[in-house]
Amino acid sequence: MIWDKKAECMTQKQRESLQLERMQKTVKYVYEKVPFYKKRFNESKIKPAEIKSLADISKLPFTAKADLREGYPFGMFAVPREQIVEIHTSSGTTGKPVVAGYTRNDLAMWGEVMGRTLTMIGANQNDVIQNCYGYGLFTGGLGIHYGAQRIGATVLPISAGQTKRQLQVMQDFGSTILTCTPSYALYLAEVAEEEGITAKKLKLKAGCFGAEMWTEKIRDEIEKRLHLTALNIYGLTEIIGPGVAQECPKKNGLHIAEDHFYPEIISPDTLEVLPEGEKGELVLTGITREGMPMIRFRTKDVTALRRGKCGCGRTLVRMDRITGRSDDMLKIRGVIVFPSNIEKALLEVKGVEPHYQIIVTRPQFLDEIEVKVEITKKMFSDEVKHLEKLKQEIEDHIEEKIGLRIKVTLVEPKSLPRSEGKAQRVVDMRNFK
Ligand code: DLL
Repeated sequence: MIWDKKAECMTQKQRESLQLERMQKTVKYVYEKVPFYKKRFNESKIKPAEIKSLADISKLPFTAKADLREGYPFGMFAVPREQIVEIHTSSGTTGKPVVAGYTRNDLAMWGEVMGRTLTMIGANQNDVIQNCYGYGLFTGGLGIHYGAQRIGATVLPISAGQTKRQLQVMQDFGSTILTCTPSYALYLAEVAEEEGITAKKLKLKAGCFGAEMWTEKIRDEIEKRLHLTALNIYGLTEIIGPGVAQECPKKNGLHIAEDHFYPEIISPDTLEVLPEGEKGELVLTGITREGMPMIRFRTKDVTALRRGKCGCGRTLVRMDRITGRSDDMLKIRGVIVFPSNIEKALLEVKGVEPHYQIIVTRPQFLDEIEVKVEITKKMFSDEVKHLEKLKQEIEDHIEEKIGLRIKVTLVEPKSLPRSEGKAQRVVDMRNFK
């Protein structure tokens, strides 16, 4: 158990002075060690010594996902590759993934914040943590794992999938904590019901669910069906992985580990920093990272920050549940997908009209994605086998380009809705609001 009162219950003065000291150190460090930042800061005519207060951070340029892709694979590292002891990548499908490098100290910090995170949901060395986040390059599995080890809990590194086996293990080993995406939690609940397993008889008491958007309604459902307290965990590869923020049992927002990650909310339109409580895009700066510190990383996740002491005793700022994105990114079964890339691949196929719609649904508990594509009048009168061939061709081409097989349905000419303004290309029926 890590209940770090010094870090988690700081006064405003203590917090601001710690953050400023760490921020100044990091800004100087990246300027010296990462050519990308040196160039960016020089272009913006800003020198590290000009960061004299926390508010001065707004003088620094933003960092975007595209910057990381451009620097692929190791361009954002602040240390020689030899000092990087672990690498993770984002779960994206498109082109080059985002690469994150961790030094030994970064892994220790990650274990620490994840240990705090698990403590926040009530875990300690008496617990058995069934960790169904994917192990591998994705940060979910190992991130939870390091935290579990740090607090001395018993971790089951089981990853997702093989749902019946998961339930067997859950019963036999007496799992008390469940960690997975909220959609997988619901799927586990459904299979448990089909198998005649009574949730009340399981030993589960709490779970941290995240890596994708979810709602209060989904929370109620998970809590009722798995008979546990369902809490929200947030994180992203670029910053560290899971552990950036975690909800406590008071359920009034996710506490950001502010002693490591400095948060801002900006307007995605004006790029100005917004005051506390206003909804906008979350921007994060890693102020203790060694291998790959991010300066003002635009997460594109939409939320608001709230100050004030929480009933749990922590003073760490709370962020609202993520309610959307300021770009078009979707997460389909945990995998990052940009519809604009589907469009690009689609329109490369000969004979395809630029009228299409991407439909995302969650018929049961897992996401489905389908692309409806209009065909020309001439093709419409063609033989079925030609249409089947075209459908295959589009599916193959999208798969080749984005690495995900997506169901394509060819529809009649002029059957998709036309719009006078912005075309609604993506219909996300999963409803996260
Ligand atoms: O999803 C890290 C993670 C693993 C978080 C396990 C929580 C648990 P990425 O694959 O890089 O990393 O995706 C990061 O996922 O920018 C959000 O858009 C979304 N996301 C993550 N957590 C939440 C959440 C991991 N609790 C992207 N609610 C982020 C809503 C979330 N969206």
